[in-house]
Amino acid sequence: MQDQQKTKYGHRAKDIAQDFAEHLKYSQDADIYHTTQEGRYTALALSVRDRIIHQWNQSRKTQRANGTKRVYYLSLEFLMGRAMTNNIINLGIENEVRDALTSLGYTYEELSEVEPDAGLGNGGLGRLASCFLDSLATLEIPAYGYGIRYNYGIFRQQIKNGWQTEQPDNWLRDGNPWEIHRPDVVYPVQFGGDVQVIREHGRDRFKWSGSEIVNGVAYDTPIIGYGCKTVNTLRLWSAKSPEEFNFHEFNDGDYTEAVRSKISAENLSQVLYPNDTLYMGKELRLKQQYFFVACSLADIINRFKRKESNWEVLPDYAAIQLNDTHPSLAVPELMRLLIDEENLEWDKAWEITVKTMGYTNHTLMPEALEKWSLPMLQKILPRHMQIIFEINHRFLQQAVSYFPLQPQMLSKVSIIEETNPKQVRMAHLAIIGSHSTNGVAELHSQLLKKSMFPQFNLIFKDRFNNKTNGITQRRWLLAANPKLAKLINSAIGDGWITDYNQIEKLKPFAEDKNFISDFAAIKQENKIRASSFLQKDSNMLINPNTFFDVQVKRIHEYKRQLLNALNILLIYNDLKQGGTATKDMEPISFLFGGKAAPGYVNAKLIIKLINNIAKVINADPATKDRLAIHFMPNYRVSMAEAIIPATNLSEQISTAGTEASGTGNMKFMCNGALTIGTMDGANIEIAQEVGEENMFIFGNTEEEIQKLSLSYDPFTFVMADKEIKDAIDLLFSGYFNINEPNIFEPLRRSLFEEGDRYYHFADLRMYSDAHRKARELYKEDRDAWNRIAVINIASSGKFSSDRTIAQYAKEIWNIEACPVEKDLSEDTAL
Ligand code: HBZ
Repeated sequence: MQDQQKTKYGHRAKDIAQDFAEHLKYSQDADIYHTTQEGRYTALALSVRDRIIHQWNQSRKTQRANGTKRVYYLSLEFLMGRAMTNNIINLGIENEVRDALTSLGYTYEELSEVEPDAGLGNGGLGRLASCFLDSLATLEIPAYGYGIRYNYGIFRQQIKNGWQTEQPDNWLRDGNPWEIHRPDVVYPVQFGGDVQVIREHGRDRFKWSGSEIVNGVAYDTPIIGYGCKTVNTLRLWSAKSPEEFNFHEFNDGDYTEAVRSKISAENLSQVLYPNDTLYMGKELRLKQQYFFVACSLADIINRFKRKESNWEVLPDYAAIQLNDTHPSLAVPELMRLLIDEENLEWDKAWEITVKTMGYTNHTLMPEALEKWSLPMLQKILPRHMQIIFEINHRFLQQAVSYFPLQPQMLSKVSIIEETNPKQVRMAHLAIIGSHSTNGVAELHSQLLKKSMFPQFNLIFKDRFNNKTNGITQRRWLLAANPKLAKLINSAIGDGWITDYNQIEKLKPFAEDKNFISDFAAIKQENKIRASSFLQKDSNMLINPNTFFDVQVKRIHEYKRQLLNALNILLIYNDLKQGGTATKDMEPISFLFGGKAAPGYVNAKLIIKLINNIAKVINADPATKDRLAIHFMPNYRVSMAEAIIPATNLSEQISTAGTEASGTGNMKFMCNGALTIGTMDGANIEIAQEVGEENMFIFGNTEEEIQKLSLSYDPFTFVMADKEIKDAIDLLFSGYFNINEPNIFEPLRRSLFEEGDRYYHFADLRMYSDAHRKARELYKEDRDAWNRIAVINIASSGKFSSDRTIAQYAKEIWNIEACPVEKDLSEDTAL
């Protein structure tokens, strides 16, 4: 399908320089009075985008002509970060862009730093969706990401007097050069109203008339694969009032009411909900979910209908993956479309729906499970509620035979929870309505079957499967750590960029003195780069000549930032007392980063605690040279790209059985950090790949935690260990909060009066010993440390999202690549 049409965009530096200058002039109307970094960044981004458009078009054409199946990844979150560097690398024009900018007197770095992060996600789940898009495009799998174009992404975190404060993230303020507004792609979405039953041709037909309509308008962002062959689409929906004003009200003279209802409709896509683990049954959130599901399904069906009229083949054209239960209304929505709009019989519609849908679960935390209040769902989506009742009714009839004489089992699997008010369990709906339910790491997938959904595992044994998470090596190694990438290329070639298994070829270089010393030098340079990033970003002073111990992730009690803090107190006390654990200790910087959900009191208090400890310890002349603690404000994708390549020790210390997978662990690994971690989530698989001897594993396993849970008493552990007791006494003595009496009371209560739900004290001694081992190895045998670091990189092959996506494609989606011919007239600087 080669398209011979040539376009005007060459890839030589001089072509790029010329286009950049033209965009500055014609898109920005820049002159000596109107010249800003933002304008220059936008001109460069547009010049890059121009070079993507043709292949984007080409990809759509090829995929359409081939009539291939497409993947639809439905996700309320896409944590994309910046696009420019990534796109330039995937286009293969980095050198040319650099030269072009140099010839005009600008630097690539200064312009790429202008780009705001697209922070349309909370954490791992949103970032995973973004890594998946990169892999799908690189593997040339026809795919659309569908989500919401939030006007405000995850809040900007500021630290004031040690406390987290939240600022709005107005990421679209200066415009977004990467997106294409498609006002022609627009769907009306209904809410509320009622359902009429009409008898027609001996059959009941249901007609839902909503009382409110909101339009969803598409904004498309190109997702370019490495080498820019396939360019897929991230399609985000923005809510738009169907009319400029409600003319009825306007004419009645109620101008303000007319404006209010317009604003209320457009509120839908205003802001991302910042909760990552706590489910909150907010009506606006439910509306967001339905809004994006309805637009996405209408779009999918639209595309299908252009091609086909036989609904039975829908599953041959579309695989819809639900990123957690957030889009699980897709199940009743597809049923509604097939039955009410397309006149299919229930059984047929159901078969098609189940074959089309797949569901990914991301959590074992019961408090994260979505359960909508039935009356609310009924009010906002009356027709969907009817359909859910019917799905449930038919499912329970089927389930009875699995639980003869055990009616209580039926209430366990029912979609409806018989509380007051009744609740609709979205995970049950997702499992029942899709042909695949997967967890995101081996242990997590096992626990889904064993502990979370054992009855469903009995009924739908073949539906449960595992897809261990991965990350894209292109953003997290090639783009984030260019020096290391270059060193790797010089050793094993660049095949790893698209075939990450090849990273294994690095193994012998762990024994190569020159390679090791180059690796060490790069780590040092990355520390300097990270320090200057933090200095610029938050005015922080971090000594790059220290050991970087890093814990960056959302702040949550289960992730145990508190465990890290407690270990720091053990180190501090030992240093002060001249103890053996810290004798000749390498100077360490403990770096923390992460956001707390704004309503999560204990998580916010953990941030305050870290900051207070930092303030006291960093100022203590007795330890100042050897111990520093920093909380890095506003952790986000672009900060991760600076910090992860500079890290020596990666902290992955969740209570075993709580972290579904973790993906930060993989990013650190492929950048040559060693991991200190528990046997939780994907850490277990990392240990399998790299060997336990090349990690610092500690703590109770999931099974041990289960056993311990029968009799756990945190106090016993504390009383049995004098150093731990002293650390706790210090912490709650007011030493770190002299002028803020009792502020840490809630943390003390949760640890000692509420039973320490995350078993800090069952693991603290083992953690402290493992940490000491890590410090000593780094101090006493730097060569061995670096050798292990390289073994970690060389063992990270499994953790590419290319592998994950290949497994989804084969085992869940049944989809193949659709290679798009590259129009060579567009290719590099010939
Ligand atoms: O998903 C994370 C898991 O905690 C992590 O272990 C896993 O690696 C990652 C990718 O599979 N889960 C989240 O990030 N969850 C959320 O961000 C979230 C967002 C909104 C919610 C609930 C959870 O309503």
